[in-house]
Amino acid sequence: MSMFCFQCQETARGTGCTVRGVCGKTEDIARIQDLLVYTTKGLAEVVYKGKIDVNEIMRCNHELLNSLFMTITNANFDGPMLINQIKKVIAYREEAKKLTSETSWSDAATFEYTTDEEMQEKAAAIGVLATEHEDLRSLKEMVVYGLKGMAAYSEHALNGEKENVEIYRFMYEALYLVTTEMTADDLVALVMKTGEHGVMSMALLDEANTSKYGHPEITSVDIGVRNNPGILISGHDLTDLEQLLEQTKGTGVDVYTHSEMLPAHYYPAFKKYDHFAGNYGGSWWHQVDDFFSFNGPVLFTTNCIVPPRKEGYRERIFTTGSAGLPGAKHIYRLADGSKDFSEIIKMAKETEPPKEIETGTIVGGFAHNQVFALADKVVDAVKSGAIKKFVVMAGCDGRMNSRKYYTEFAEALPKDTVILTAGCAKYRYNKLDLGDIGGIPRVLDAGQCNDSYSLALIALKLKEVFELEDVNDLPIAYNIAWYEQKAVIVLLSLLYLGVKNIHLGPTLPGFLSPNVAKVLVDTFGIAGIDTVENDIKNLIL
Ligand code: FSO
Ligand code: SF4
Repeated sequence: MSMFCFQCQETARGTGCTVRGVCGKTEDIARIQDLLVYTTKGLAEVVYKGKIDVNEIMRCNHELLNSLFMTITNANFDGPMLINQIKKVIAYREEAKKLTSETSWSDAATFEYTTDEEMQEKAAAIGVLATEHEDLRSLKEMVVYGLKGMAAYSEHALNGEKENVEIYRFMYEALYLVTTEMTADDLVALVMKTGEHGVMSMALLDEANTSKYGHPEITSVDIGVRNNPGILISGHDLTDLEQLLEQTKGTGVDVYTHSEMLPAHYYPAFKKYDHFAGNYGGSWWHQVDDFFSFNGPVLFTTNCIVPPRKEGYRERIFTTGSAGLPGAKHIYRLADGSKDFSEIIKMAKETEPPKEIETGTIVGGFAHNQVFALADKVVDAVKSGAIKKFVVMAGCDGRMNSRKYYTEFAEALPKDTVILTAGCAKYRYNKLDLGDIGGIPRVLDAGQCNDSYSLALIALKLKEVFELEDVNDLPIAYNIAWYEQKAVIVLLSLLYLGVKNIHLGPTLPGFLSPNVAKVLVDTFGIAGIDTVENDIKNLIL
């Protein structure tokens, strides 16, 4: 077997990519990413076992976030960048050793980067399958994938100048513990603790975004095009967007969002930019068509990148932050913390305006603050029976044909139901005309996948308003679509908050062993999806 990866929903045959990733990850990149995760475990060992105060190693903490984020599905395909990161983490690891009197370390905490060939060999020995026991491997990987999602959200929060050292402390602890011998019970407890810290990371990001850019509010976003050349910005990082909007002011270049950047339009702070034109195209995997017709340059601030298979737009792709793609220019942060996007702007000026692929608007902005402002209306609608049920359909979109289910499910829902959504999953139904209930749209989009936190807050608020003991007594069903590791941390966070009976699709994670899947079913009522007809009957009616 030349590689093994089963961290995302599109994993080959539902069990693992063993030759090349369905995502486009080659075996070399898969191994280097495994080695990067291994290196972070070594760093974690030094920090945790060495009892190092995380407040003393802030730059190292930030590189920990970056390292894990780089290994998330569709974030970084750039070998030299990943290797450079391994070397950086090793350097931080060695620096950290100077802060402790502990001297006994495992291989992960002592190996040095030698030649690329030797490292490829090493990587083959330390991958996911190095844990032989199927159930322990399943639980350990669930923790690691949760940490990757937590790292992504914490990095965005950090970019927005918010951080919480308790999250860093936990990440070192968990990364170290999964390298040790643990019982299944201890691992289940660690999975829950991961969920607890997942809530903290989403809360932190929410605070970073709303304190800087205001609270999302109901907004109608144009999905057509204008006549100026444009730059398309994708991914999740709002601070990158802010800098791009500032630098494009008065240049005659418009800025459009793609996929998960759509919710940026809901923030008051971005409404002052006249050249912030709208949203172009669909969810992440539509990029292979959307980028062609967009004509202008594209900036990836995070995943999901699809490595271009045909020529025609690769030369227009730029990456920044934890994202990386061979052949694409990477924009690094300057010494003063800012980023210089002038090369992208220059390229944009020489390109044709985007080609129109659709017209109209989509409405969103229903994060916690906005929904709380509408609380009376919502509560009245529930009390009068106008709204019978809410369905949380947050999560991710993906390429699989089976995801048509989500469009069909949304269409088949009775007219007295409201969809609560967040993440790129919404593109399966956010352009349908599902109408409204007394002025409340039937699709309430809270924002990006991390804004699933808003949905949890909304549920907790409703529980309070209706004076219920248990959040599961609310008329809310959960039919969540997952794809990559940020969805894993969202799921673990919901489990930590006590949400039960979540339906997860289009398939259950390949990294769940049968026994671990059974624990999730028995303890939390997790289930997969069935036909639209059966699920409407079982979840809604
Ligand atoms: Fe989607 Fe990709 Fe936001 Fe993910 S664009 S799939 S869960 O990266 O992070 O929802
Ligand atoms: Fe396969 Fe997903 Fe891993 Fe890519 S990230 S190699 S598609 S399991």
